[in-house]
Amino acid sequence: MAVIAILALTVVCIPGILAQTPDTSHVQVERQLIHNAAARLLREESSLLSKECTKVVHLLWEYNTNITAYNKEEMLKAQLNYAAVQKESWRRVQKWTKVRILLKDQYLERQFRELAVLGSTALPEEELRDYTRVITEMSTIYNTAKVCSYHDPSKCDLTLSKDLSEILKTSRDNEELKYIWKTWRDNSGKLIRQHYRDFIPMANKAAKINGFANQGDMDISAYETEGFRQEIAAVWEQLKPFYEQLHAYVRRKLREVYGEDVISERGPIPAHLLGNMWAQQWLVYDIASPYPNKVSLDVTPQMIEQGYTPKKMFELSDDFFASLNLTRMPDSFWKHSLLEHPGDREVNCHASAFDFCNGEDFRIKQCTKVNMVDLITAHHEMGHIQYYLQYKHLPYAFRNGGNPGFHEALGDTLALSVSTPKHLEKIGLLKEVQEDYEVDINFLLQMALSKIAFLPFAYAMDSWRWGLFDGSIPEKDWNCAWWDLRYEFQGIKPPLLRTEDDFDPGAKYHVASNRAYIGYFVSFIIQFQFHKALCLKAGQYDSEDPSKPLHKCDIYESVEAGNALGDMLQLGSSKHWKEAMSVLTGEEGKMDASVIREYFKPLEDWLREDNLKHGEFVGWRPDGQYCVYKAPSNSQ
Ligand code: KAW
Ligand code: ZN
Repeated sequence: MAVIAILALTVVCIPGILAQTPDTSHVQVERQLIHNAAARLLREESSLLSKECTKVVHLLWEYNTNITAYNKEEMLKAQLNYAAVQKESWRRVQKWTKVRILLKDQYLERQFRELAVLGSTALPEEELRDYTRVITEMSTIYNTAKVCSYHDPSKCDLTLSKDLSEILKTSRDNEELKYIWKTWRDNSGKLIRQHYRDFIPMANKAAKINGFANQGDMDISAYETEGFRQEIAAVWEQLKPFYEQLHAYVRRKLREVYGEDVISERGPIPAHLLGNMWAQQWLVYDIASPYPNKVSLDVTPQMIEQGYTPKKMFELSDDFFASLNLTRMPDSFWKHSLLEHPGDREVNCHASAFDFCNGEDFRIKQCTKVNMVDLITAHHEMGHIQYYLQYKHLPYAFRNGGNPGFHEALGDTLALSVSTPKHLEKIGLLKEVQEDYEVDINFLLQMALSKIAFLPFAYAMDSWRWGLFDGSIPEKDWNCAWWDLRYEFQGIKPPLLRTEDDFDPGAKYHVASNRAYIGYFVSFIIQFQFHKALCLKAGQYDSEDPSKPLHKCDIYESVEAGNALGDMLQLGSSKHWKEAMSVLTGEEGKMDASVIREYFKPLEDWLREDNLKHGEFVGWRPDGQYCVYKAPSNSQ
């Protein structure tokens, strides 16, 4: 009877019925029916959400590759429409809340759980409109900010991606660097501060509707890890002694160039001298190379000499993926991606990878320049697309990385192989590298300037945001708290006194566009774990064999490695990340800083000795005041 009754009812009524169903012999049949109904519902939601997602991603693409007022409005409309569809879907899914546990099907249960968190979409319509608008406004300020030239003040069209990054990387003129550093912040972050004031309470309200204390907690829920913040803190503690050695060494090298007036012996490093607008990766290999007479591992000059184009850089990356038996980019990728600045319009030049949610259309937007940093970024973005390709068969709810750090780690993992001197030689970007200890140290230093220097930056970024979201950093301290964290974690300071009229975190893309950052921290740890697992599969690494250290491994052309990687990627977010990780590593999945430490061990030993030899003070002490609430009346 119960079976017939259930059959006669529509799917919508099933959850209510099941809760009352007695535990009879029919239970199994009933369960099967309910299971089928749940599976059907999830299939339908997946199909609907995918279709609507395709529509909104088209408009996101249009706006981000052509910033106009019209495209902005169209995008906002589409985002609100998508939110309405998500909400409707969420309501249907919610009806299963009590019943779904009885399904005893992990795969379905996990989809239900994913679809049960709406994120910012949970805001009431009017508030969602304001919230979406404020983020768009902040991003637009960031993406369209311009700066006047230091050498020609009448030329005022300098942009971050075309001009400023290059100046930071190549100029070694203290005054020019200081000017660019300050003006970028005046013309971006400073204008964003007022909007951030509106943004914080709205973000927190959305988090609360979802059952979280604040937006920071909602962001880290993606890691499904109790004590996530403590784990991050522990990982950082493990790496801090090495970072301090690197910091002391680079400070000495910079001091030799800029003098003690600019860089004090025991103080933090001025942030404008590290070759990057945010001092997040230290592009000062020219100054810091341990053995400058040995071959330079920055292959930018060779790329230019050999006539590399942005397209060729992505093709190189595509070849690497294909060599691992992973998937090549489809034709539509090459047809529709925007791989360089089109020159005739405003675009959002921060690199990103788009999934159009239809299993066919995947694109990259990157204002690529021909240099080594952008070659690595190209691999990074291609990693996102490869992940999309590997999990495209999964339902909508699972088309995600194992955790956000996984998505960020894939391309970088491959780039660890690409960057090795041997691989660069293989692809003709280096000539006859005679590998010896000194080349090894040069190489590891270059890697450390991007991998190790980055970690405390990423940690400071989200520590700052977590403080804003949980209210422990009040608005009157926003900018000074930022500099306290930058001092504490990175040992850097601003080149000139900052105040609460400034908003320096807003001069970074991920703050202006509200993208969580801790995923990059996680990525920079786990990419070394992935690398090690792949190198073992490729027979390129042996912990017992000194001729096969981790930092020399190149997994190019290893089908075994690629297949193992593919097995993990194909899971998307259908399994907990720890389980996905163990599919690749064969060990218990966890964040493990000992692997990155092992990779850099020869350099760490070298730095320790070099700092000792030069009597360099390791660590930093305050050497002045960096930030005040209001500018003193005699300043500026
Ligand atoms: C970095 C990472 C790897 C290698 C070198 C690096 N240098 C600096 C970083 C960290 C960070 C940064 O520039 O500060 N890198 C990026 O922001 C690269 C851009 C992205 O690929 O991570 C992009 C950022 C983004 C997120 C959301 C909307 C728009 C842009 N992320 C993605 O495109 C993406 C795609 C799929 C899933 C998750 C993120
Ligand atoms: Zn990324």
